[in-house]
Amino acid sequence: QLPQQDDTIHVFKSKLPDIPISNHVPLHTYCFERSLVEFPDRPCLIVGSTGKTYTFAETHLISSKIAAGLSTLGIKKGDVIMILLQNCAEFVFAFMGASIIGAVSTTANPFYTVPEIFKQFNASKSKLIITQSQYVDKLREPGGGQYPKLGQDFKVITVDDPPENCLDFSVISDANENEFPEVVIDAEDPVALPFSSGTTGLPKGVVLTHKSLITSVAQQVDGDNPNLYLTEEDVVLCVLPMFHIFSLNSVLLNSLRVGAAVLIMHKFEIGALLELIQRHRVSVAAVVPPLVLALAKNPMVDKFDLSSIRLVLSGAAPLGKELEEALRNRVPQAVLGQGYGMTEAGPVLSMCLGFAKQPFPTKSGSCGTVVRNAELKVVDPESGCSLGYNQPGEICIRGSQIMKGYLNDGEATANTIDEDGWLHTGDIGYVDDDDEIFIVDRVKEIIKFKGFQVPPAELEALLVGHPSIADAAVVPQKDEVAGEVPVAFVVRSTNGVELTEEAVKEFISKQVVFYKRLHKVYFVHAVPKSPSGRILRKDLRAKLATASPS
Ligand code: 4UV
Repeated sequence: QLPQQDDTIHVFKSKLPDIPISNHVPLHTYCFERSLVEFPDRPCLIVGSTGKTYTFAETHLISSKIAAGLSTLGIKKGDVIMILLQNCAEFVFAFMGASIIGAVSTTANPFYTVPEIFKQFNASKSKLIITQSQYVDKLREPGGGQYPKLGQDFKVITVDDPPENCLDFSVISDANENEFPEVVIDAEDPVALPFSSGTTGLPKGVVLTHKSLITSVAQQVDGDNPNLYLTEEDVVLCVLPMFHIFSLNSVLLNSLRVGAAVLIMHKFEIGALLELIQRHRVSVAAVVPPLVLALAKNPMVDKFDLSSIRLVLSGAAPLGKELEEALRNRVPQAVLGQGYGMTEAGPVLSMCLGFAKQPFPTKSGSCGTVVRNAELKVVDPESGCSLGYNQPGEICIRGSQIMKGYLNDGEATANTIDEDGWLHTGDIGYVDDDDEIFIVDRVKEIIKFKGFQVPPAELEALLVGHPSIADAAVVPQKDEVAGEVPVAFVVRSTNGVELTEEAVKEFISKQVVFYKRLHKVYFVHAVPKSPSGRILRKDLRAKLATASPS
């Protein structure tokens, strides 16, 4: 007789009550709803490098012009544009402009290599690319005709001086803001298409709808007692890349909604960062653990006035207690806490309740409490049974904020969102007696280098494409600065060519963005696999913990 299954579901909810969320309107309407009426002339975007400021009214106006300009260029509702930019004001105008005409933005890292860019470009069926002139060479018929042709198959707009065959940003930003087609946008229409590898495999397009992003923003900043209390007085640091969902959602969209100013830094440099925090009296900083490390340890920090910071939100990777304490010494006046997000989850699953308007006490090391208007459960990865307080298992989330699904990939969608609407994160964690979530492990493949996604499957596919490699597996190794780094276990093929670690590393680094580079290669006789052929990653991770992994 089989043991009795306990199918009671323990659903964890926020300590904050559910609220009405106006997620039937388009994202741009929701984001500018209050600011255009209540504080049109307050600063919305501040460009760190130049000090140039755009008010909410200006930001909305330019976005509307972009909407008109994009439609003149033939972009219609449902079409995808690729935003391939470092942080800049034009990123915001392009994203919002696309939203206004019902188009979709796929955001990509401008440091990507040619194949990485075109994989996303092709999968998303982008119609045009908005970028900077310095990246255009990567888009110009590389690889002997295997990629679409610039100017012929797609248009490129640059936010600075356009190289040959590219259009100047003014082509869209000078358009007449009244001349865009009236489109009917359904709440379920997509608006953003970031790419993520999720729990397994290669990067996939994550379809985020107007409804999902509005719900996520509202779960954070709306309601009488918002979970993340931001106001129009705040200056929010935007140094994390907007092409990643953390910055796009929790910095940009949240700030637009509440009327806070976004201080845009196009790249991280500690001196400039500290100087800008001091000059613009930054009050809210969204960070990743390596940035916390810099703020906690860099001696330059002592020379600057950081007293304006009242809130530090860390996310995208685990933040250790020690590091949190070290930062506390540097910004003793600030509330420190974490948000836990996943692109597919829309993205925020949980947020520190110490950030609420009426804050709750919180513990360091916790990733916050599940956001309101959502349900969270923890399941035993083996049996699928729902677990109660203090029992670690796979974290699952349900609510209107989660993705609609992966783009053109029903199978991957079905493997991530089950029939009952629960999104399975691949993260292992537990909920403690105070409803705080602690992440303790990951059952999914993904490696996180400074919060950036490194999909092992992508590196493994490249590795086995090498003539002298018979098999390969890539797993994370702990690293003090980056959190995790990718390392490879490689089986040499018997073609007689002597393959060195350096050669393997170089082979990969030529093909991928810097954070996907291999930090170590171990040569082995076989990659451990299950009878069904799955790489036993846990065994390899365990091997790494020993003195001689190969
Ligand atoms: O898909 P992704 O790259 O997405 C993110 C999104 C993070 C956040 C964090 C706070 C926000 O407010 C927000 O808007 C977005 O990282 O990677 C998802 C995986 O990253 C790990 C976890 O394994 C996710 O499934 N991760 C994210 N946040 C944390 C984390 C965290 N606070 N602690 C530990 N792991």
